[in-house]
Amino acid sequence: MRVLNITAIVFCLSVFAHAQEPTPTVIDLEVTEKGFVPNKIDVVTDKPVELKITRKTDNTCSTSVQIPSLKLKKDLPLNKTVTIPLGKLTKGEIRFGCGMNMMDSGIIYVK
Ligand SMILES: [Cu+2]
Repeated sequence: MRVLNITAIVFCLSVFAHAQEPTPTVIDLEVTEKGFVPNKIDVVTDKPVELKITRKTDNTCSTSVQIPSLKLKKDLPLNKTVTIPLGKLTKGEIRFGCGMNMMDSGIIYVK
């Protein structure tokens, strides 16, 4: 009986913990000859954000992406979707760009 109770408690806690985890806002991005598409992104503060970036061209300097304010840099292999979880973001503007640090490439507006 005691074992059953503990199992029930663990089960309830795991369900509770899972319920607390909000589903992330997934943003699909492509790197084309025009750069990051889209390059302006709106998200909210109370949900974690996940970027999914696919580089579609070799004719770009964005063979990697960087987000200096989050101390983040990832390679973007051709035609492969790279998932970058950013967690919950604080209110403001987050700039991202190519690996060469051309930081006008894109902005995430966190509201
Ligand atoms: Cu560049």
